[in-house]
Amino acid sequence: MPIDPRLPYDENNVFAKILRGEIPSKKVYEDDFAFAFHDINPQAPVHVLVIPKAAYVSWDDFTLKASDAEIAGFTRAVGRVTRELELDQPGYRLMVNMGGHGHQEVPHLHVHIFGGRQFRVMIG
Ligand code: IU
Repeated sequence: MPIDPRLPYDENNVFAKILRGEIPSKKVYEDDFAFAFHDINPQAPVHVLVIPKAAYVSWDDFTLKASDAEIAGFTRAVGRVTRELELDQPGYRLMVNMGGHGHQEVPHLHVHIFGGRQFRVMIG
């Protein structure tokens, strides 16, 4: 079920638990701003999620409340992950689902990185 992004941050959401190490994940990358891990239900040969270390419910919440340093640090981390995975040359797709219409299911901001195959013009 999609989340309501207006709700306050839930410290017990699954990605908060991954960040605290309470649930295992297949880690790809970590720095002061971001943590990246393989999606549990991959939709492409490479499907990685990048999440901010700080508590933001959604893209909307992040862009409203995060400092410029956090936004820069997180954005740069996404770039680092794509290059470490060597996706930059064949290319890749980024996706952020936001709220109900975006079909966001986990209430902690996450950027999807898809790679390893050719994608069509749009997805459903
Ligand atoms: P969405 O953008 O909120 O719809 O995407 C949530 C993603 O989180 C989805 O691709 C799930 O497969 C993924 N995921 C995960 O990697 N580990 C989990 O424990 C859970 C969801 I719950």
